Amino acid sequence: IFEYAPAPESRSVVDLKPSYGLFVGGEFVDGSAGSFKSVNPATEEVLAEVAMGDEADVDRAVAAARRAYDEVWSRLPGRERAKYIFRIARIIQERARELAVLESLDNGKPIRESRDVDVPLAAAHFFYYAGWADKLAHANLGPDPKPLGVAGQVIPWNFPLLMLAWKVAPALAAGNTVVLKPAETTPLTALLFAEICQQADLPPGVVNIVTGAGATGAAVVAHPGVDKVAFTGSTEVGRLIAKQVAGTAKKVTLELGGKAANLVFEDAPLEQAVEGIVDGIFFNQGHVCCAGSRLLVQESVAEEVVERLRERMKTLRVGDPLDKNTDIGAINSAEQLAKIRTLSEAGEAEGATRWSPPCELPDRGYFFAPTIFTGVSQAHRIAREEIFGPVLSVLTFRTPAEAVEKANNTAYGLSAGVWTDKGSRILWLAQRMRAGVVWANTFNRFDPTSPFGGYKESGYGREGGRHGLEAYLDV
Ligand code: TXE
Repeated sequence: IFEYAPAPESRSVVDLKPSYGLFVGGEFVDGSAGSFKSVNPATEEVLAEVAMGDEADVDRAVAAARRAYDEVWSRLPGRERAKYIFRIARIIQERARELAVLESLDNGKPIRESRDVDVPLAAAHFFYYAGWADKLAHANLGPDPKPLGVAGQVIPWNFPLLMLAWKVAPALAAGNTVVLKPAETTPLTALLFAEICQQADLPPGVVNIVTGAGATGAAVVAHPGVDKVAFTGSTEVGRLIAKQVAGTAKKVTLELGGKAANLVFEDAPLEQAVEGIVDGIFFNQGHVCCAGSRLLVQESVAEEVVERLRERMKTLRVGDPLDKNTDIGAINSAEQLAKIRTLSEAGEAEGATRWSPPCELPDRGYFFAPTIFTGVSQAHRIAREEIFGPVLSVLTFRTPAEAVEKANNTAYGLSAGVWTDKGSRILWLAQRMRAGVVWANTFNRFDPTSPFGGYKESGYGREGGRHGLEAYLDV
């Protein structure tokens, strides 16, 4: 293994202010309900005080978004909207380093991931949807496509900037204006994005950011001036939101939890499969809705795959998110760490065998060693519940039919993976698996042109691609 040791990325790249207001009508304004702290999960130090938005703040933000919609944004020709969205995409690229460091500080993810995945994909989303803005009338989207109005968007903490991009870019391209509520543990890149909107001269009120906690999100969803709700987060909150909007005219898309099966057949290229398994569950500390958290491996190669996996896990480095050598950074919050611990303990209590490579965790901050469970049965909690951490449950199967049955034996249906040398088997499985995306001989690949979203309790609606745009249009 070749080791190299570039200097850790410097936190001085970001110009952190001690406190942040809400972004409403193109300006930063004080909130009316006090503030909360955003914490660096790798050190537990406070990064900044951030305004806690309440109903009155949401009301102001929706009013600003409505005004911008009526007076400016919905009247602009698509090519004018495109100019602004392209400009945002370019500024994200120009400020990529700053965004990546800030994302790693606030979220805990390794800098290599924020630098190579989160930020470039966020820019790619804006580029992609900017390209749609002047083509809505010519792309067979239906007669006379029109925006919906004000979109209320609530996002989680696992990919703060990227989830913002998934929500904001198609909304703006279609001609909607936005009130976005970032997660309470990761508000900072959304606030830097607000600065980028100013820098791009985006008309005031087209994008509004209301920081706060769950109640702030609930106020966005409930506001009568919101025409469309887009949510990514837990299935529990998704259910609440579905109830909240029932009986209103609001359109809604929900992107919720997952418990993806990653299927490895005996004819798979095993070395490559092991890389895919590692990427599938340890990327972003396993804080990924489509994480390959259930490894289903064919019995004949199960022992070998687990052995190779253990060897590979011994090389994973857990620690400082700003260190370019780090593979697994910090768990996003003390709450999430507690949840991962509780479920891992449940795994042991229910009789599965737990294993982690020897690894020293930092003294401070929220860290969890990469973990696999073998001897897992389908009834175990660790096989059914979303852990949202670096914890893999290993199950086995004998035949393709059994693999499909086990893969689909979940309340969720966001993603799945298949590792096999046989092309016909990939097609056979992809048709039978109830999941929004099935990756073949790869995992966790994202592209702005592909629709992404779930079956069953993973939610409804799609983000990305043409389908992601249609969620913000009426015809
Ligand atoms: O999610 P919440 P949490 C899963 C994952 C994780 C668990 C809990 O399993 O362990 O959920 O995480 C806002 N009305 N996922 O508690 O609460 C909240 O402020 C409106 C999977 O962080 O769903 C935040 O902005 N909004 C997931 C956002 O919802 C409300 C990503 C998500 O927080 C609200 C995150 C309410 N009543 C967690 N209550 C994925 N699928 O990617 C909270 N919020």
